[in-house]
Amino acid sequence: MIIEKGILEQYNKNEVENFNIDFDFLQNKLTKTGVNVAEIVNKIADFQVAIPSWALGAGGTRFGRFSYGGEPSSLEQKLDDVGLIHALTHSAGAVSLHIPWDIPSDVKAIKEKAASHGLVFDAMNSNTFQDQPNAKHSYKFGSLNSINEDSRAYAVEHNKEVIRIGKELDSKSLTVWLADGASFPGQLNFQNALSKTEQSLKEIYAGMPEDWKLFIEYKPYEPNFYSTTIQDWGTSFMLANACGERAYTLVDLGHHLPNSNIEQIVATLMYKGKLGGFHFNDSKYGDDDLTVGSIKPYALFLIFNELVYGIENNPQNPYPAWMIDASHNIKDPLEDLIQSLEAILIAYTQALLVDQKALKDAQLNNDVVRAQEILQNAYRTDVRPLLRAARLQTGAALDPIAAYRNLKVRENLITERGLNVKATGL
Ligand code: PSV
Ligand code: MN
Ligand code: MN
Repeated sequence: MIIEKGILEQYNKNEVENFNIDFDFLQNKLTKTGVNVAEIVNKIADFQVAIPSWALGAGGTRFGRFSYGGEPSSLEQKLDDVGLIHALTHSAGAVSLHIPWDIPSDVKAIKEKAASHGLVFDAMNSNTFQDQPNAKHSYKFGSLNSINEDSRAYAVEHNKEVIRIGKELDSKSLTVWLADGASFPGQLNFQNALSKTEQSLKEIYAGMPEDWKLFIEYKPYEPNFYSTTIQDWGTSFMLANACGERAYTLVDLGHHLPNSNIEQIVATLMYKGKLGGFHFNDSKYGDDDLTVGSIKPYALFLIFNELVYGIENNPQNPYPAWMIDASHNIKDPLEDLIQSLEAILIAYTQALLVDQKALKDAQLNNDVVRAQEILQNAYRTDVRPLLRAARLQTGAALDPIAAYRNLKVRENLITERGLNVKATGL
């Protein structure tokens, strides 16, 4: 199924009257306070978030999986699904592939398919957390940290293979997330595991083209429940520094222990020029991979406040690579991703509304009450008309979820692909 622009224009016509009322009201209000509304709408329209190839099907838990129907079963179909989200939102102009799940059989055809949807290939993801059916060496007790030299070398070689595939697709970065760690005390020597990981990452880094970046993801636990070798941002930061200039830390919102101050981690990394990538999701307890903004929208806003500050004030930090890393157990994956995009853009826009000059003044005067008012004033602004204005400007849907349902996208996908299909991946 392909959503033509004409169809959305037609659909938007029915909604535009209500939109105009809301937009005019907000525009007047913001303009009075000195906000350049057109500039903010342009920034929203430009903001693009990569969709991971593994988030397009029903995820499930270790207790079971409930199929959704019409799920993509090939890389081509995954690109088509991201294309649908991008057509509806104009905010998902990139896709992030996971190897070996997404090895392209025909690179030229895959590139053409992506281009036809206006998509580029964001970071490539390697997988050394599972043994593939034809695996020569096992990752059961670790990959890049392994004391088994064959498994370690095998994992390094896999990452180099991912870089080779990524080069053909014009991707410019590799994300490494490791399940490596221990389930029980005494299982491994922490220092040995860390030094092996450092050595492996340096070998991978050396195999990257000059214009590539390496993103090192951290996670405190799972699937190992006693320790993870790259457990936190500090360990990732240390390893990125050991690798070199083009190695960075990647922050996944779900990869923190409860109540971690993620906005402060963001600020610290950007100050040091080492925040490379970002995985969005939300969580109540652990790495729950829930829809972005569904549990802690204020925390997301505070994180975006630091991201916006860093983008404007830290030229030493590259522009971060954005990706949604969520899973869908009971929702239609495409609807869930559209909801996540909306939450990301809301938090981003609210952060753009923070009066940075007034906040600085309040901080200089230790006016704690004023500082909180400034932040919460931005957070409590209903910015959704600005998101709609950006979508109207780019030919996307004013209300993407309503359009998705109206156009019967899922029903069409089920007719095209069948009810009992399963996406490759998690
Ligand atoms: C691990 O929990 C993670 O968040 C990493 O980003 C992986 O790349 C992704 O899940 C899927 O493997
Ligand atoms: Mn992640
Ligand atoms: Mn995760």
